[in-house]
Parts: sequence; structure tokens; C-alpha cells
Amino acid sequence: METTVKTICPYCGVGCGLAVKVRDGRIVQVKGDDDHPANFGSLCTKGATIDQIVRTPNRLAFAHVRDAHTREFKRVDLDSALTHCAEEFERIICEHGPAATAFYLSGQLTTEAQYVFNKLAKGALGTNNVDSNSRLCMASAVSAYQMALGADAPPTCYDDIEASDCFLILGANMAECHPVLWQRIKRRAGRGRAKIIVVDPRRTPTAEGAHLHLAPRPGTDVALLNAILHVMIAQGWINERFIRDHTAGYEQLRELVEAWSPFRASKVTGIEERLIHRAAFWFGMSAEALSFWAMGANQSTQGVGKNLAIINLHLATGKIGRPGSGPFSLTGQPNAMGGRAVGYINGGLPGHRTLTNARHREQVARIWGVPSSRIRPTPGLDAVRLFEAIELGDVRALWVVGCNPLATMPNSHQVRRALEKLELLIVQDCYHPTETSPFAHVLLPAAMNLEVEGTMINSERRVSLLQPCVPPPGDARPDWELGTRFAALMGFEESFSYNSAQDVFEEFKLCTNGVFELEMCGINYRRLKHHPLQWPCPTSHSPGIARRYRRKIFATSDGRARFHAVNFEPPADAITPEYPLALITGRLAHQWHSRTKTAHVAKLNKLNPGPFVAAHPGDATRLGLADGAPVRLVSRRGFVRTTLKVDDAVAAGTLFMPFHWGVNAITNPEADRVSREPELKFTAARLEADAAGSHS
Ligand SMILES: Nc1nc2c(c(=O)[nH]1)N[C@H]1C(S)=C(S)[C@@H](COP(=O)(O)OP(=O)(O)OC[C@H]3O[C@@H](n4cnc5c(=O)[nH]c(N)nc54)[C@H](O)[C@@H]3O)O[C@H]1N2
Ligand SMILES: Nc1nc2c(c(=O)[nH]1)N[C@H]1C(S)=C(S)[C@@H](COP(=O)(O)OP(=O)(O)OC[C@H]3O[C@@H](n4cnc5c(=O)[nH]c(N)nc54)[C@H](O)[C@@H]3O)O[C@H]1N2
Ligand code: SF4
Ligand SMILES: [Mo]
Repeated sequence: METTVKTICPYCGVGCGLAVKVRDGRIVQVKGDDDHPANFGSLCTKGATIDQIVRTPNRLAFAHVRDAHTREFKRVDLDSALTHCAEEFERIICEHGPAATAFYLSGQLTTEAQYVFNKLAKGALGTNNVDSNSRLCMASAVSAYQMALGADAPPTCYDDIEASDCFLILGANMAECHPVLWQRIKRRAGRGRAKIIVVDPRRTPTAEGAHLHLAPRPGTDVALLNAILHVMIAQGWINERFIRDHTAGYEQLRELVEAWSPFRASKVTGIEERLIHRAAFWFGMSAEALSFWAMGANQSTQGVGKNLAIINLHLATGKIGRPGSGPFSLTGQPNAMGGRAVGYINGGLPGHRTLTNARHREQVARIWGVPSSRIRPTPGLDAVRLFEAIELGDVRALWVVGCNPLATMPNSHQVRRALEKLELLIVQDCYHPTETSPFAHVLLPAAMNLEVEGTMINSERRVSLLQPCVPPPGDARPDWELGTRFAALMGFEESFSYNSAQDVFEEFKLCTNGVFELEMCGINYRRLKHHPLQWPCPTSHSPGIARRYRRKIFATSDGRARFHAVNFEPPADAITPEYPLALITGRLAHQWHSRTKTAHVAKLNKLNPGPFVAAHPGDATRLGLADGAPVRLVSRRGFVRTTLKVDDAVAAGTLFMPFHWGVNAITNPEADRVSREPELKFTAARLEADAAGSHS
């Protein structure tokens, strides 16, 4: 029998629709869904090859348990494994209190799984130690949206691309990381209707496709953005009326950017003055301008500042709240947006609520069916502090759902010490081994995206329904169900009495009721089976709202958007003679993070075959290193071995290393003060010949 199942690509936050042909329980063809508004049939290499990541030799199909992480794993049935988890949680909570337990969740889970685990921790067990890999990813954007616009909600949609005349793409390599959206931008620009400005220290494929490439020294974007605003103010390309009627805080910002002449910014950023003028001219004089940004902005000790400085440009020109204009942060993972709505971070509650607000705790407790005293008012630990607390012995049990922290957290030597110290580490994953799973006491087999029902929300706030294409292998179950079964064993059966993902979604939806900016009450599985819907979607007849702030009333208390006067601050890791180079880490087009998925796909590995560090020819010559040489990359935290790639796409004084094969032994855990997002984009490093000559 042959059927075509419509579902969603399990990789990036573009959220492409898939049409998966299944014959006799096997996937026989994967195509883009022609009807899905995120991609209209297009796919990139990763999406097109997902059939190859489902049945792999290292698929984790059964639960495993052991007493100590030095012993052998024993395969057990799921109920025994969950019972063991429950007993261990009970013991640790009894001896050390609930704050000795923690959860580390993922933007690659369904909204339903994120919701269940967040509720399990904060509403049942009484621990607020819930954080997610979004801390390493979207945290800075979340903080900036809240501060500037009053709510964590991108105001824009993909259709804005066709209505825009100028794209400012900062710290985002869209050609490799959001390829389907990039193709759409290229089509718009190709018709001669829009200019593309790319701000990236590297000459990426995205920069090569731009009309103007500004290559700042790593970490100096705020200086550049302030200078762009300086020029726009001096030239009168700002919108005084919009500023007066719909914003607050302009005067302070104006005073600050007055001091940021292109001359001064050029000294800090290394970008020629005339190019700063040109960028300001294009942004300021275009009828509509859209900015996209991603990790080059967010993963910085000034991550929130960079975000705010971008939003300032839109507010100063009034280029927001109308087709073709607005700030548009790109979400990395397929459902980071769902996690944000669910509040799966240390201080969050569902429906854009916060733990510290007593009214919010009451509202959520009512929906959760728990006494409001159960929800504790103090935020838990963010990811970086969580692993520090584990090493100190303050947290003793950790449940990791859909993350591989030993590979992806900064300063992984510290993370390894923490994992070794845990009394209970539960790793719930689709594969084993990963970098993290060998440290576990319990392995729980998770069904993967193509095997489950549930929702995911993409960068433009669009909710899509995942439909199972094939059954999960062995004992693997959907993530939400594993959390629910554990909750029942801990005595919370009544408040976790879901029989399906749909039941979970219906409860989550109640948390958005009356939360104007996030309202999802008009969304249900029945509607989603026909077509995906954007929130806010207040009624079952509403098509969902594509663009926010059309009436120029922002989600702040007085309806005005806020300017923020952000001054430039250098990155935390100091460049010194001992560590003279600035190391950037990031992605390649055909690999995904720690490669638990993409490592299985021959085509992808042929395209991006292996690890390297890229250095400018001048730096390589000065160090006497040739292309292909075995090298050591050393930072204040350790070293990694790899192969040198001499490449003039990176500027002199900088290095680039993809993190797919491991680089985090040397990266810096120092984080933005507000968002607590670590500075994964800037490590002071030195490059040297690897005397041992072997790679790892
Ligand atoms: N192929 C592929 N696609 C992916 C992923 C993947 O693993 N592989 N992961 C997904 C996820 S979770 C995410 S978060 C996104 C990330 O998507 P991106 O953020 O686009 O990807 P990165 O390579 O991490 O970083 C983007 C760029 O930031 C630049 N950069 C570094 N420092 C600075 C700086 O100081 N200023 C500026 N302006 N730029 C800087 C880097 O040179 C790099 O080109 O990709 C998503 N899509
Ligand atoms: N140096 C450096 N480090 C970085 C970054 C960087 O740019 N530079 N980027 C950061 C960013 S933006 C991100 S988002 C993080 C990503 O960090 P991680 O999320 O830790 O990285 P992944 O390799 O995607 O790990 C996801 C794990 O979940 C498993 N998994 C996948 N789908 C499912 C599922 O449905 N259920 C369950 N239970 N498991 C599943 C995968 O097999 C894998 O083991 O990395 C961060 N780390
Ligand atoms: S662009 Fe992103 S969502 Fe679309 S197919 Fe590629 S990885 Fe999947
Ligand atoms: Mo990410």
C-alpha cells in the first residue's frame, strides 16, 4: 500500500513542509510539500535526504540502565527503565530537595514534548531548573524583542520578502543555514527589485550573493549599526513622525549615536567609511527594509545589544509593521519558537509568562491542575550555570531530552566534569552513542520527528502539524509520552492524563488564551491537517495574523516601542600576544550540529567531508603552515586538533571552525548579561603546527 504523508522537515527553523511517500511501512520518496507556504515544494540537501536518518544501525530502539556510568548498560523494558528513573528522582528529591534535579530540553522537540517536560519540572516536581539549547541560540533575540517591542514575537512573515526592497542580513549565513529562504531572497533580488547587504566577518556564500558585503571585525556589530543610524539621522532618512507617535527613548539613543561617526566606527570595525554610508543609504532610502539575523548576532556577550541595535534601525525609520519591513530573527531549530511559547527556560511559564509573577503562577497552576504553591517563584539555573552547579554537586540528577551538551555547550571540559559527577543522568535520544550518552545511567529511546504526531512552529510563527510517516522502532516512544508515563509513576497521573499529543496541545492552547500576542485558541489539529496556521490566531475562523503591529501599537504597557541606547563593548575573551587570533565557530551547509543525524547520509558527508580550521593565507604563511597541515588550535580553556584550510574567505587575524566535529573544548562560556547566551562566536586562540601530527 502506498500513501503520501504530509509532515515537517526535522532540521532548521524555515520549517519546510514535506510530502513523504510511504510504501509497506517504508519511506520510498521525500519531496517538498508544494502546498506548504514555507517552501512551496523546495527543499535543501538535508531535508531531501531525511529518509536515510530514520533506520540507522545506531538507532536507540530500547531503554538501557546501569548503576554507574563506568558499568555496562543493560537493556530493559521501558516500564522498568521509567520506574528506575522515578525511584532515583524520589531518592534525590527526598535527600536534597527538588532543586537538586534538572532538565535540559531542546528546540528540536515537538511543542507537546516541550510543554510536558516543562510542566513536569515546574508544576509537578517543583524544580525550576529547566533550560534548553535555545539558551545557546535564540535567548538574545527573545530578550531584545521583549525589551524593544514588549513581546517575544517576530513581527514579520516570509511573504514580506516579496514586498521588500532592501535586505540587511547580519551574522546569518542564510545560503548554508536557511537555504530555502535564501533562494526566495535571491529570486526577489534577481528581478532587480531589492538590494542585499550582508554583515559577516567571513566572505560566506551568502556574502558572495550580496550587493554589499560588510566584513566587521568579529564582535563589533554594535559600532557598525550605531554608525549606520548616525548617517541616517544626519541625512534625514529617519521617520520623525513615527518616532514621536509610536516610540520612547529616542533622545538618549540619538545622543549616543552622535558619537558614532562612520570614521570612528570604521576604526573599530575595520569597515571602510564609504561602505557604511552606502549601507545607510540603501537601508534608509529603500521604501521597505527587512533585516534577518542569527547566531552572528545572538551568540555574543553583546548579543542582546546587537539585536536591539538592529531593531533601533527599524524604529528610527518607521520600517516596521507594514508589508516588506521589519526585524526578522531567524530561528535555528525547527521548533525553538514552540519552546519559547511554552516557556521552556529557567524563568519561563507557558504563554509568555514568568515564574516571578504571582498572577502568572496562579493562572498556569489552574490550567495545570496543581496548587499554585507548587510552582516556585525563583527562576532556576540557565544552561551555563546549570553545568557549573552540577560540577559543584548542587544538582545531582539531570534529564537531557533531545540535546547533546557535551558536543554543543561551550567549554566542554567543564561539561564533561559535570556529567561525570551526576548521580543520575537520563539521556533521551534517538541515537546511541552520542558524545553525551556514554555518561548516562539511563537511556530512553525517543521516536523521531518522522514517527510522531505533534506541532512545530517556524520562524514566521507558523504552526504546522507533524504526522507520523513510519512507526518508531522497538520500544521508542514520542518524547511527550515518556514524560507523561514518568509523571504518572511519580504520582501525578491525574494532571498528566493525556492520551495523545492532541490532548497536550489542547491544554497548552489554554495557556495562550487571552495572551493577545500569542493567542492560539483558533488553532486545532483538525484545522492543521488542512493547512498550517500562524499565531496570533484568536478564533477558529481566523486565518492567523501574518504581520504584527500594523496599527503601530506595540506590546508594551503604553503601546510604544522602546529604543535602547546600546554602546559598543568588545568581546569577553581578550586578544593577547599569546592568543592573537579571533576564532569564529559556526555551520556548514550539509551538516547538522553534532552530526547525530547527518553522519548517516553519504551524500551530505561527501559534500562536507570533515573537520578543518580555516585561516587567511597571510596568517598561514606567517606561521609557516601549509594548506592541509595538521594543526592545534589552543585557547585559554584547552586545545583541539584539526586540519588547516588556507582560505581567503576569512579575514587576516580571524579563524573559522565548524562545530560539527567538535570545537567546544576551547570556546568561551562567558555569556550576555541579560540573555545569558554564551559567546560561541568569539574565542581568542592561537594556531600552531601539531607536532604529533595526528588528528582527532
Ligand atoms: N546546514 C545547517 N543549517 C542549520 C544548522 C546546521 O547545523 N546546519 N543549524 C540551525 C541552527 S540551530 C541555527 S541556530 C542556525 C544558525 O544559522 P547562522 O547563524 O546563519 O549560522 P552560523 O554559521 O552559526 O553563524 C552565522 C554567521 O555568523 C558569522 N559571525 C561570526 N561572528 C560574527 C560577528 O561578530 N558579527 C557578524 N555580523 N557575524 C558574525 C559567522 O561568520 C557565520 O557566517 O542554522 C540552522 N540551520
Ligand atoms: N561552538 C559552537 N557551539 C554551538 C553553536 C555554535 O554556533 N558554535 N551553536 C549552538 C546552537 S545555536 C545550538 S541550537 C546548539 C545545538 O545543540 P544540541 O541540540 O545539543 O545539538 P544536536 O547535535 O542537534 O543534538 C540534538 C540531540 O538530540 C537528538 N534528537 C534529535 N531529534 C530528537 C527528538 O525528536 N527527540 C529526542 N529525544 N532526541 C532527538 C539528536 O540525536 C542529538 O543527539 O548548539 C550550540 N553550540
Ligand atoms: S531549509 Fe531547513 S527546513 Fe527547509 S529543507 Fe532545508 S533544513 Fe529542512
Ligand atoms: Mo540554534
